[in-house]
Amino acid sequence: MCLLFANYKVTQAQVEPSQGVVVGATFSTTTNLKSVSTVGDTFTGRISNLNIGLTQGIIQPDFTTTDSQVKVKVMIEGAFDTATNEMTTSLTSFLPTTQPFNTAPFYYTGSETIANIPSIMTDWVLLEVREANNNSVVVEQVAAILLKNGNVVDTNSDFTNGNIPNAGVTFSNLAFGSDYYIVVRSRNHLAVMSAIPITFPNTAVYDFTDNVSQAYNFGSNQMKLINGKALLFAGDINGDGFVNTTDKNIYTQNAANFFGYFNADINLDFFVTTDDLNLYSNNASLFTIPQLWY
Ligand SMILES: [Ca+2]
Ligand SMILES: [Ca+2]
Repeated sequence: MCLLFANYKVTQAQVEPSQGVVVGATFSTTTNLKSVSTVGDTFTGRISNLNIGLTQGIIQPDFTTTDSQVKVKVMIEGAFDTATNEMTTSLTSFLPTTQPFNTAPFYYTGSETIANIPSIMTDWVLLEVREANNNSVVVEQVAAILLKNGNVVDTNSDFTNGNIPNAGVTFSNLAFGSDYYIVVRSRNHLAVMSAIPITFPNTAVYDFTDNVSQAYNFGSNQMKLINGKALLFAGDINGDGFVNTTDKNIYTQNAANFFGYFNADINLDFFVTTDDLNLYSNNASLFTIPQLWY
């Protein structure tokens, strides 16, 4: 079990991960442990991303459930700007401060919110972790922030002073050091799943933008390559996994809406216009892998 804790910098004493209670003397930490200090204290720190300098005592943390960082990078076609090779942030004035996946077809009930929309935010995405031996089984979902550079980050990330957070989203129900598939869902793009299971927390970011081969393939490419970046296909306005006339009908119902947060606004410029229809038309009849259909 100790091998799991590669990020611990133990300078004295030892780590005995079994109980979740501090049993040694007082010890000091450099970061992340929120309230651990003396004998008998319950271990309440986050297990992910630790960099602890243990100077005295013994920690016996309970690692049966731990936080794991899921590090993913992804880009969506509708917002992609070929001039910058990043995504636009035109929607920042219209993005909701609460995660938008609480409606059909997602019905995700998470309470993720963000006090202030960061200037580098493109949209919300919904991450799913799935079992390595049965990728139809969803283990956990978390709604997260998609930054213009593709980094997917937690809502509590540090955006102050122009900071651009590294990719990383905290999951609470993963077996630390185990393998899972990762799925990225967008409101109006075709969802993707990783080509292979990944060990979380992952040290190297799983970068969907590297190539279309980063997405799980079901006989056809699941992403579009533009300017060397693999992008999620635009046009699945109702998020059901297919780009088809159902989506076109939603576009038609919303055409000419503007200054708002509309799923039919496929290119994320807060107008529902023929630009969006054209994006839909380019991808009409495409669909994602069956495991991700609603
Ligand atoms: Ca659809
Ligand atoms: Ca638009």
